[in-house]
Amino acid sequence: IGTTVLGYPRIGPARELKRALEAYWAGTGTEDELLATGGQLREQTWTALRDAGLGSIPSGTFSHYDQVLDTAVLFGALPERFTRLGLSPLDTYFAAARGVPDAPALEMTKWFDTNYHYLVPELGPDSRFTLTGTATVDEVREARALGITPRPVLLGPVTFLLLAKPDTPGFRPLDLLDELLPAYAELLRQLRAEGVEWVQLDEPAFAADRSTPELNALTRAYHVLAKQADRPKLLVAGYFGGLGRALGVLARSPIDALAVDLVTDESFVDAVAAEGALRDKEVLAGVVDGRNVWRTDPDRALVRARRLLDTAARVGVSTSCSLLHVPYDVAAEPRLDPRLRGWLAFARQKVDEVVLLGRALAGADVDLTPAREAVADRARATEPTDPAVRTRIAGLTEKDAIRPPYAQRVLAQSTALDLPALPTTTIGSFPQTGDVRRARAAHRAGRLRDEEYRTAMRAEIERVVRLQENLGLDVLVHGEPERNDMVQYFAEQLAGFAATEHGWVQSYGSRCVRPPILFGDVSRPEPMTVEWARYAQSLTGRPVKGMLTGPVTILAWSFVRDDQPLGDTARQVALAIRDEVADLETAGIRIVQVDEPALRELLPLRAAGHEAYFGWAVHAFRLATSGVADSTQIHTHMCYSEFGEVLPAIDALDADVTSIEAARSKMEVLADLTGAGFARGVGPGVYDIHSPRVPDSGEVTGLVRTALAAVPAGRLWINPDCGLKTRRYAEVEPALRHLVAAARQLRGEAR
Ligand code: THG
Ligand code: ZN
Repeated sequence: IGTTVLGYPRIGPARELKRALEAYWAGTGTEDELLATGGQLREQTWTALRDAGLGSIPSGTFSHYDQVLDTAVLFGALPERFTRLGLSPLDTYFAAARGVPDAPALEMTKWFDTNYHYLVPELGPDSRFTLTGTATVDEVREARALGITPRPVLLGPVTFLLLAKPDTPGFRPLDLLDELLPAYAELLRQLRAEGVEWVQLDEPAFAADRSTPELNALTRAYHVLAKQADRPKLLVAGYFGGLGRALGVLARSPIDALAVDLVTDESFVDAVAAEGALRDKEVLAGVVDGRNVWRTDPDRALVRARRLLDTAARVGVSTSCSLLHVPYDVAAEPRLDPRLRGWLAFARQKVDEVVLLGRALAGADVDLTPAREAVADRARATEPTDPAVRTRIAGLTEKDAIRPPYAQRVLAQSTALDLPALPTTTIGSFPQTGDVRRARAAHRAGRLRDEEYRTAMRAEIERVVRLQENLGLDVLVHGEPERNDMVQYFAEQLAGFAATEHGWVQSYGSRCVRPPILFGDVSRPEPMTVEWARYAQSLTGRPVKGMLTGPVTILAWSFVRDDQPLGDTARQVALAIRDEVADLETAGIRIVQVDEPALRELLPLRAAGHEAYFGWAVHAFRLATSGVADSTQIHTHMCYSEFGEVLPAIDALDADVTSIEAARSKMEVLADLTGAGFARGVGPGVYDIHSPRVPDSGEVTGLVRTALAAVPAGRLWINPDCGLKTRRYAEVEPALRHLVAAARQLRGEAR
């Protein structure tokens, strides 16, 4: 293999796939147009990778929506609710991804510890697998027509099953392994018949703690697949961390090559170098970071790769994981500060790094000077360091992250706020109308002057405040018309961050985010949200909640400097948010919500890292929120994840009120929270904003009654699951009306 990348972005350098998908879904583009766009993107990627000089070029890294869904379709494992619709193959696929009226979509959840979301396969005792999809073979033919024999990339069978959820309680999808392997074996046979030399099977599930039965399944899977007579050589890729016990399992299995991540945990190279059973295999040293944007230090990378030379039959160079998680090309960012730009490598640059390191490892006489210079320039730059920030951090004491006891705060807050029982509120954002988006875009492009922009935003805020008053909500929000993304908005105003113009990264399906780049010490030059919040509060006698994003989430959804521990960076971001909280309080805002939806996402995949993570993550949140009077109420909000493992941390955040996604799980999370000792205010979402469906007030009342079984009325809040930004007013207005009606009815009953 020599040199390769484990995967590549697929949304298109100018988000061509996003446009084609959304046009197809809207009925303004045809299937042929969508398929043609995909074909062009694959061709561009393959030829670019070939021209860059990569030794092995991956195929199968394209997807119309998600690679896990692709795997389910490939092996004919879609739930019957989609296959019985009688739709075309493409529309059946999109029905599973997005849902149709009678068949709700597959669940979506975070791909390991990244900000990418995959679709969760549903498997049960009746699931059967047959090789149904032709995309893998079709793509090989497509690449061969360009003169490229690619290396198809597949999700490995064990990770596929571990990512699936049972469609029947108690069923373990991993028990289907022996059903699944023949379908993989058949695919391997077909790929060999197409002339394919190597196939890559991804097993990232083994970067997390795995039980003995799970490791045994890994052993079994690769013994069975290796036995297939006419097969390509097998490369297994483990990424997002070290492989733990799975390293030995894979080293002793009859596969031909193993790709290891030597970036996430640099010390993993010790284990790999000491693994005697790799002697007959090629090892791909993943020394180029696939999920961050900094240029690779060639010397440090080569030290790690060379350590494996005596361990393996052959050593190649690769990325630590797929490049799906970084933008396409630094060259598309002419407006970035040139010095910062010199420190960066996006997907296209990382391919060049891999090629260069591969040549150096093979002993070729290559010029590492520019790469060394870039890294040295970053190391010697003084701009990223802000002495004022350093001094402030050094002066922090424990007291800065501790508030007085909750009981004392509750008293002060109930006097200050005078809220009814079961207070109603929303999570922060209101639907973003076309007018609002256009005004923001025009302002950004310089076509709308500051003053006109402010007038437009104020008009929208007033409209949203009046709407909430009319609906009868108790705690209001300003609606966030001025915000693009809940991280980007803050990053654009904080020192230490840079924004890209085209640095889009796929989040799910056609949706993308543009993660900011946190390159230096972080501080807040000026208030970021105060003007809007103060204006909203001036319009109403009811409390208006200030809305901020928490330090952990800001880190999770940015590309973060790798020259200091994450916890140190978190503390700096926390102080910037703390300043904003203080200014909101001074401006007369009595409730401030600091969202941490990504608290779960940054949780290390292995339990051994949990305690240290919770230590700095919880501390950062408390540092951000502890600088206020007892009478100021701190809220937080969590969504997008299974909360099980982070419940103790949610409690430790010490927020006065926590709103949490719960509608889809029918309030189950509440009993878990109470079980974890949580005894402060809580607002379980009673309106599932991920669906266009409008709940009636009876349904909301039912959910609140369920909640009341776990939480006393004095601590329960009534709110939707998440922000309303992605919904339409036609849904939001009636839903909120029903939510207020339910609260009023239950208040009446309690009296
Ligand atoms: N911001 C960031 N990351 C996130 C979320 C977020 N990760 C988790 C979750 N929320 C992902 N959800 C979405 C929802 C919508 C969009 C992206 C991620 C979205 N993006 C626009 C698009 O692709 O058209 C672009 C947005 C823009 O113009 O900035 O709609 O909230 N960082
Ligand atoms: Zn949310």
